[in-house]
This record gives sequence, C-alpha cells and structure tokens, in this order.
Amino acid sequence: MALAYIGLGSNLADPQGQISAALAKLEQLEHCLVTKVSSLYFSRPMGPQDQPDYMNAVVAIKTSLTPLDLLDQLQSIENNAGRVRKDNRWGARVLDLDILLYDQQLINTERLTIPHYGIKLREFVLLPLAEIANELTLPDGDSVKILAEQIEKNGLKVHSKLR
Ligand code: ROI
Repeated sequence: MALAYIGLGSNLADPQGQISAALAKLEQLEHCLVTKVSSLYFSRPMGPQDQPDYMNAVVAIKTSLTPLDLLDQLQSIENNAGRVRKDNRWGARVLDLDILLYDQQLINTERLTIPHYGIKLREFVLLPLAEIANELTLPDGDSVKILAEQIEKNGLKVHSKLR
C-alpha cells in the first residue's frame, strides 16, 4: 500500500458542500482507505482575484491503486461534480482533486507531476498538509512543518472540521 496525499479545492456551487461530498466519495473508493482528514480551510484565490474565495482541505489515503489509476478515479469524481475543464487554468472551479504526494515517488509524465508543483507555493495546501502530516518530509528533503511555518498565510483560516 502506498501513502498518498490529496488536495481538495472548490470555489463554485457550494464549496463546502462540494468538499464534503468529495470526501464521502473518496471514502467509498475501492482500494483506498482515507486515514487522515484536515480541517476545512477558507482561502483567498491564488491567481486572478475576480473569482470567489475557496474552500480547501487535504486528506491522506492508503491505496493500492497506481498513481495513474488514482488520478482516473479523482478525475471521475471531479467530472461527476460537474467540473468543466476550461482553458483558463487559473479560473474558478467546482471541484479540484490533486495528488500532492505518492509515497516519496517522483513522477513527471504528461498527465502527472508528483510532487504537485504547487505544494511549496500554496498556503492552502501546505497548512492543511502540515495539520495532518507535521512530521512529513518532501522527496527533496524539505520539512512540511517548516515550510508551513514560513509561508505567507494570505488570509487562510480554518473554517470548520470536516471529520
Ligand atoms: N486558490 C485557492 N485559494 N485555492 C485553490 O484550490 C486554488 N486552485 C487553483 C487556483 C486557480 C490556482 N487558485 C486557487 O487552481
């Protein structure tokens, strides 16, 4: 079994409801066990500011799915939530599920970049990740705890508990 971390984000169509429904879907996935769930965080949009604020969270899962099979499952949850893939990579979205880490693997293919390139740049990923994995070290040796302490918080707030 691999240990993977998944980032969840939404800023459209009831973000809190989207994240909690996505968590329920993750908990029902075969070959996956959700082992840790961060709080739900309120965050300001990164990228264009003319879009609604976001809700974000991070979960840990134990899985026997390969990274690509896991990606397929996550994309099918996104699609079922009504996500439309648009050209605007930095625009609003109903639901975003990103594989942040998959064990200590480095993956660089057309469909997958793991670790996710945003981990170190995004307070709405680092803080929830540190909440559930304070002792975690990234494949490059950086400590999640220290990165989380150092990043600009940009208005990030714990909104509520998810579990
Ligand atoms: N900004 C926030 N706060 N949270 C996100 O999940 C998020 N996702 C994105 C972009 C558009 C980069 N901005 C975001 O994809």
